[in-house]
Amino acid sequence: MADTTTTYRSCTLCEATCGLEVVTQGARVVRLQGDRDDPFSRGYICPKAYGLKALHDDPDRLRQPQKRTAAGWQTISWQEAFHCAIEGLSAVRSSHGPDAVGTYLGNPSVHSLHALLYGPVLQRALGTKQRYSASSADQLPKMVSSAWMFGGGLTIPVPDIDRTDFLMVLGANPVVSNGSLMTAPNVPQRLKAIRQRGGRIVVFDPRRTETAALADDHFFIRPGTDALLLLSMVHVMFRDGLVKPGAAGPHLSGTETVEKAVTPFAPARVAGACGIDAFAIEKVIRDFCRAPSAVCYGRIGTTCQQFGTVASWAVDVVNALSGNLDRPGGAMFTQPAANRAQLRPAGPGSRAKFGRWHSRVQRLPEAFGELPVATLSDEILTEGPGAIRAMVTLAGNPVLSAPHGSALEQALGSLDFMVAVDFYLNETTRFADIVLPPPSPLQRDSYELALYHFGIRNIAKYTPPALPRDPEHPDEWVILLTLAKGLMGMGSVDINTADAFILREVVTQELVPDRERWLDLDLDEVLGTLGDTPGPARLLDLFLRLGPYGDGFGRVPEGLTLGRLQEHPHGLDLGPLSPRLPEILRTPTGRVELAPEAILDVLADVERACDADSASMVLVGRRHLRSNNSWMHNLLPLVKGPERCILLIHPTDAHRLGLKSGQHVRIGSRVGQLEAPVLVSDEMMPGVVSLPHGWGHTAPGAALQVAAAHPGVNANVLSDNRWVDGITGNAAFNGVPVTLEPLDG
Ligand SMILES: Nc1nc2c(c(=O)[nH]1)N[C@H]1C(S)=C(S)[C@@H](COP(=O)(O)OP(=O)(O)OC[C@H]3O[C@@H](n4cnc5c(=O)[nH]c(N)nc54)[C@H](O)[C@@H]3O)O[C@H]1N2
Ligand SMILES: Nc1nc2c(c(=O)[nH]1)N[C@H]1C(S)=C(S)[C@@H](COP(=O)(O)OP(=O)(O)OC[C@H]3O[C@@H](n4cnc5c(=O)[nH]c(N)nc54)[C@H](O)[C@@H]3O)O[C@H]1N2
Ligand code: SF4
Ligand SMILES: [Mo]
Repeated sequence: MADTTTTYRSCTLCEATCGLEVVTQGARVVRLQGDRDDPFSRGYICPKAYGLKALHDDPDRLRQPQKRTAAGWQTISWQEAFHCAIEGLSAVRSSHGPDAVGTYLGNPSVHSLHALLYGPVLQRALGTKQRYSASSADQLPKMVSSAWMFGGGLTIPVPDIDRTDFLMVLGANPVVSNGSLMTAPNVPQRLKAIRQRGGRIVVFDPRRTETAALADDHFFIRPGTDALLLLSMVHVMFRDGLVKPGAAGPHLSGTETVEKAVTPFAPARVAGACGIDAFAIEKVIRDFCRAPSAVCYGRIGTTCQQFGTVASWAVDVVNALSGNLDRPGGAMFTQPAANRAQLRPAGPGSRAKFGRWHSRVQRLPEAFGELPVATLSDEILTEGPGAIRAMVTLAGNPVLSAPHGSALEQALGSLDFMVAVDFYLNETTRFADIVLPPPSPLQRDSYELALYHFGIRNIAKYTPPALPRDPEHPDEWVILLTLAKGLMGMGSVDINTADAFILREVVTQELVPDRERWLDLDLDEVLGTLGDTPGPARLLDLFLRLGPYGDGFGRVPEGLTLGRLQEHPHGLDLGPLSPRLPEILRTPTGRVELAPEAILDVLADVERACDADSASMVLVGRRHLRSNNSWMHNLLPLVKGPERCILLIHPTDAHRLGLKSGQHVRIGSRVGQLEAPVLVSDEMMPGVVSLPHGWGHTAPGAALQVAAAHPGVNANVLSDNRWVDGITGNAAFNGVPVTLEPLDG
């Protein structure tokens, strides 16, 4: 084909980071397929990848800033948009103080190198404590338990699925989600390989999922009882002499405390609450402990529930006490090429950033500088000093993704001012006064700075944009930095100077005196070497050079730089995971803390759950391969086909309620109600119903033509904003008590 260009990229639509081969002609994508030379994904892609082309071509994707006016949305110039956004936010800030402006960073900001590096710059410029993100609707409990155990919110062990002999999965469906806190392209094949090499897979999930279909055993588990199950497994390990921590042993602290703490949790005590036979629990954990290597892995089902932090902790206790922490085939720590957190040593100053302040209304704790999104609507709707009067959202759609969506709609509608950095006018951004659309993902350079922390191999891949940007259309980082500098009163400073200022600040931070390596590096040498080209790539170069494979600015002649990484357009495989204890630990004691006090403090509550009433029907979530949270429903290749926003219910429950497949049901919770069609299926556990989130595209004022034709309902109208993880306040989307009432027809 004439005049075509081929670019090799990573798909930025989920955590698997599959390699793509993108063939373009001018400003158009002509072909998109899996990159067979990507050392990590080897040509694999899922159907969502085609969404990148559809997204780029989507006529509803905003290319120019929008302003809300009495006569509707008006397209305005970038200059006017920045001016209005900065003026509006500054006005709220000067009348009501910095905490009157809230921020919300959504999930796709993690996949954008630009948003990941410059979103925090904007947050700092606002100087607000009212910071929120999708983290507290997702993995926050795991970050907090990991910070307490290992000393860092990103120091989360990942399952070494390519080498394990036994994979125990709780509350994750990686065959559909393609893995989370586990970056691994082609999970289905990797799971099949476990059994092909004689290993075993056991899944605990209230739904017999696509992942369960590939497993040796699947057990239904009553939502919210994973902590009970895991604590009973630890109980059996101590009782039966199965505790053998192996090489990690000398680095563990608190083993005896854990032994005492699990005394009440005999399998017979938890069995009723979990809905799992006590003998089955004993057999699974005995087999797990006897396997040559084994790993327990939990995701959304274990974090987005009432005991999210306890369950997240217990997963790692099982791994550590069975000798599977930090060994091949077990739970291991990735060594990412660009890793800011690990430049600093362990020691007394390194306490987890948790609970340093609390939210105003519900008194929920801050974690890593953020408050839980479950309470965002309270903080807007409850008037008084410190109330939020303006919002900035970046790559987020909390109306569909956060708990109690209708309260959030009301809250966002009541704001004095709102700015959204987003390329869709959707259920959330329709409340904005100014919408600033970034270019499409194919038009920006990319490096998965966050996700490479969770690779099941050590991987690095940088790619330039596949498509040119309209010169008038600012890059995402430029949008964020322009807002930030305006808010800092530096509006007249040009963007390159502002970026040089940011760079100097970051380099100064990175070269803190207590760093462990590159002791003779100084600021001028580093700044001089990094050069004058502004933007995210320059910061990435800094992190790569200071990182574990880095060239240390010439001190390791063969070491990694961004330039050297670019010599590998398909990506660079830096090898399988290798043991990293104790150097990875950043706890005050320098050891793995198996018994954090804050966890021990709530075990009495956990034990009470053994006696909880399980008469109520409860709701859990579900994901679909052709969807991603709320935002890919405007892409025809992904939404066509049968309706997906359907409530799954077990035949026994359906019979009791007089429900048949295809019939509609009214679902009610403490905070809301909605109607959805039903599918009767024995893939559900009795007493549990499943509805996907991210639907409900009926909002007036949203401009999503395709999505509006496949609207579904917003499951988070039912999610209770008081039903949260007891430690972190993370949204507990799963296990929400609901009532069901059949409707005619
Ligand atoms: N195709 C697709 N891929 C995605 C996404 C998507 O929307 N679509 N979203 C991406 C995002 S943001 C994330 S965070 C990941 C999530 O990745 P996963 O966690 O793997 O995805 P889920 O499908 O939410 O899996 C959660 C499972 O937990 C079960 N469950 C619910 N409650 C409980 C419980 O109390 N205990 C147990 N043991 N199980 C329970 C549910 O039935 C469900 O099968 O996926 C990512 N990938
Ligand atoms: N009931 C229930 N609710 C859930 C979950 C669940 O399992 N059950 N899962 C939760 C989880 S794990 C997550 S991560 C959250 C997700 O929650 P959010 O991150 O709030 O929601 P998304 O649907 O991912 O919305 C992403 C937004 O980003 C925009 N966007 C996409 N790409 C870009 C980009 O490159 N730049 C910018 N600036 N904008 C972009 C999209 O247009 C969209 O508006 O949902 C949570 N909500
Ligand atoms: S699994 Fe699909 S959506 Fe995820 S990175 Fe790979 S191609 Fe993209
Ligand atoms: Mo997520």
